Amino acid sequence: MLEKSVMDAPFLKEMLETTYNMWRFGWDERNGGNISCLLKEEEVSPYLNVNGALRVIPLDLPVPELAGCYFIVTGSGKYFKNVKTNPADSLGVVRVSPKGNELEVLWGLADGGSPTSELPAHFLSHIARLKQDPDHRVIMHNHATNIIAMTFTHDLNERLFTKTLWKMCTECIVVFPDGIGILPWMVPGTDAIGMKTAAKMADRRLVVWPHHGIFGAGTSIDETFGLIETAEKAAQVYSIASAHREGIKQAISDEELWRLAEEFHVTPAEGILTVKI
Ligand code: 2HA
Ligand code: ZN
Repeated sequence: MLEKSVMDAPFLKEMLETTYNMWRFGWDERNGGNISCLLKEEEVSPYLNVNGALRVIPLDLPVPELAGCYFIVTGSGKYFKNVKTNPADSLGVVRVSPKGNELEVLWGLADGGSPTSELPAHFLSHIARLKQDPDHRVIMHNHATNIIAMTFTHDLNERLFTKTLWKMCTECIVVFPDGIGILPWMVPGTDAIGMKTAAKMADRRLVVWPHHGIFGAGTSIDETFGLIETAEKAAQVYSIASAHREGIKQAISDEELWRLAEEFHVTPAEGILTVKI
């Protein structure tokens, strides 16, 4: 018999707060956005029975690399605005089966619900990030307004896009020295967009889907939220500044970005800044 209610689990509380904050920020209108967070068995087992499953969901795209991994995920079609009031309907705790071809539902996804429609992008990105960083845990997708706006007005070259954001706020190059990946426009919810997203995630933690939104990866919900928040803030500054009648008159120079990188011990992604003399 489990002594603790899953409603007291820190991983659940954090999801409730985060989905609500993302909605408040205007990043997750209607059922927009999705989150998946890797959990350790010892985080889950005090709250949920891990020796069985409520039901299993077959995976179209098997992920043997994630066999046995536990995740909390947002559900397909669920509104971030409502997660707080209806967690068992909006979220699920799942485990990837030993062969990687099924999801074992341990809690939530009530009434036959499914995990996020972007599950291929999430799972393949988790696999890509875990190869780079054993502490990786979170994939987060949303419709950050100013990032989307920028995909209409800015060149979609990822180096130029990254450089513009680095120049908008001093902290950007420190927070995402690895830069931003950009896909061509693609149909969401498919294995194809999942594979392209994960390929970009091999050497960076932010991937923009033009005219749709952004994917972020990180070691915690807080860190991943902060990463997207920083890029979104810079995109907002860009939109405000570039819409100004006078245009952008000055920005942080490449030389100043190098000085920042040096001071904060980060390595800027190659080929973006003019070569340091
Ligand atoms: O879940 O954001 O990209 C809704 C979406 C799909
Ligand atoms: Zn989306």
